[in-house]
Amino acid sequence: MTTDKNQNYSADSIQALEGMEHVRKRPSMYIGDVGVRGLHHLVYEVVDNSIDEAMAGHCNKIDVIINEDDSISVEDDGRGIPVGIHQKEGVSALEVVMTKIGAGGKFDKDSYKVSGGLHGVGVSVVNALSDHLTAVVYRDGKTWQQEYERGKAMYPVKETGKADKTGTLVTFKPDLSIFKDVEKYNYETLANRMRELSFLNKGIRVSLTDKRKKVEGEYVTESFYSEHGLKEFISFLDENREPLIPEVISIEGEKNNVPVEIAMVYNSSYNENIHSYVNNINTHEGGTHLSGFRRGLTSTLKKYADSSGLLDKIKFEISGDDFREGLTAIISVKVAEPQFEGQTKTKLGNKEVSSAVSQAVSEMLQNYLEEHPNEAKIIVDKVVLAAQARHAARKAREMVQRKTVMGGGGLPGKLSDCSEQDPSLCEIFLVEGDSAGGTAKQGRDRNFQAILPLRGKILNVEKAMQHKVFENQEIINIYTALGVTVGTEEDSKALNLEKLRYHKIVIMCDADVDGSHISTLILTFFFRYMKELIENGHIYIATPPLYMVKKASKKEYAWSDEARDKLLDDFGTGSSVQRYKGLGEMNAIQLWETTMNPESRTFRKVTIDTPVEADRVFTMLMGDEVPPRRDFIERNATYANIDA
Ligand code: 0RA
Repeated sequence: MTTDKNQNYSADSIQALEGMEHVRKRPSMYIGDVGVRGLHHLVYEVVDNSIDEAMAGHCNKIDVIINEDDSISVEDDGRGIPVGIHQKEGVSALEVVMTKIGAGGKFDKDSYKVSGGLHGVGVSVVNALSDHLTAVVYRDGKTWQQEYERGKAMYPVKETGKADKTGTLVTFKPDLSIFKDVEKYNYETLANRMRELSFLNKGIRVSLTDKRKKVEGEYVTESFYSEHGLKEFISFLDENREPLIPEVISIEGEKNNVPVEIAMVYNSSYNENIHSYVNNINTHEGGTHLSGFRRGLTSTLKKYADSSGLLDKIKFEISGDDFREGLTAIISVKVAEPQFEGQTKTKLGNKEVSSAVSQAVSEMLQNYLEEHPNEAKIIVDKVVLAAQARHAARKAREMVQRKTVMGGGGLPGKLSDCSEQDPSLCEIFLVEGDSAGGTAKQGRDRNFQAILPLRGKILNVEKAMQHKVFENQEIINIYTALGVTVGTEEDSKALNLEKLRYHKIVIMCDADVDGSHISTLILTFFFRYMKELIENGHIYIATPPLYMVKKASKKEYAWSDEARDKLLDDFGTGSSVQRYKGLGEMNAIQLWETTMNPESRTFRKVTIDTPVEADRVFTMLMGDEVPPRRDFIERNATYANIDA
């Protein structure tokens, strides 16, 4: 290195260092959090770069490896990150990409960088948050390498040998002084994301291998490849549902410079199941692309149905909801400069995208309907049926609306309310059965804890038409007690959360198979009808203990068989065990101590980390198909792994 370059190097490296230091000081600003999500996010970030290279048409294979030491390797067969000296920065381009915050691949503006969003902060962020990172580049017949410690280059890029391929290999070990409470990668979580990426980017082979353990002498490995992209994604999502039309409808095109890809199908269920993506990021709060889709769908189907005479006998308005009953759809758009809004920054704000998507849907769906009159008739018939059912159910809906507090109907008789008025301090326990409800009522702190007993098994909403749901007394009680009104005619699931009366809604059921079935039924209801409550972090699951171990006046509770055995050991001879088969076997004081007292209880907050998986799990657990459910239950002894 010449003196000249050296000076240049140091001036820039100081700036670079400041950026990298900032990432280490405020990691959450860059990757969301420093928990399990953030840890996995590092992998997505690195993989995103390879996906970008694939989207630019230069790469078709990405291999992800969880190494024995929980470091991660990502290798692609792209062009390889350039290693030549970067004009402006005076060091190799590789070093710029790896050590400059926000450098990304920006030096190749035209073809590069469409992916990203919440991701897309750049691989330098991963480098800053890694104990150690090695970048290897195969390019121009040579192998190049550079290593970094906590984001600092250990030496300039060096040539280490020949190469008979091109590509980039990044291996990083997360810095556990930053990711304090998590140390392990979850194979399933990574596999779900890799599968999703392969559906969203057809033609790319993405493999995942776990080298931490062998099963029957082999590493666990999966290879994800989708030839037909979103069409196959839909089939995967609807595996446990019955399609109404033989083929998935697919829409692909570009409008006003926005690439739009949509796949959709109608099934015999009563649920709307739409997932949307921007630059490969799941936008679970929706946004302009979703509203554009809905608008395009409604207007096109309406126009077709009107002009085809299929609606001649219908005397009432058809609402937006009706067009989406039993619809499973995926919308994927690419936006050059996405604006993300909302609580979790997963809501697309770009106004121009709405009309782009709506136009794309209108044009292509209209063509489809004209070319497929049989399918068109099936779809319109389904919509009409949905509309009829909804009209029959209007009374039921209005009753729910009237009965909600703000409608003036009063609270349900079974609710034991709390005295606190500030919803942010209030909790409501949804309790299985009247007798446990009674115990909870005695055990609670009535200042801020309300109790709503639910009778037996609540309705399985996965299999029920909407009006049945709105007619169900237990469900009416939940709406009424929570104070949320049912949405509008146009969108029955748009809740009015300002009126929410409790910010913690706690499902409290027996710690046995029946109890977890009931919890799952209640969760299914929240997932399908009040998803916003889950998304905003209002839903919790209480965890009552399984055992009490006693000796003389000493008593301790145990939440697992291992903990029970340890207590028995600790207490020694003369100790005894009481097994709690249900909440009903605890007295009020015990229930308070173990399950309700904020000082000592453990709640599990319900989150939807992967909306796609959550949907599949609920269709499977609550749907008609028995074999996949048995399979799932066998793999997950308790339902605890669903999403809590
Ligand atoms: C910009 C330019 C070029 C390659 C890349 C970025 C690139 C980045 C990553 C990150 C992971 N894998 C990657 N592969 C490629 C190459 C420009 C050229 O060769 O002309």
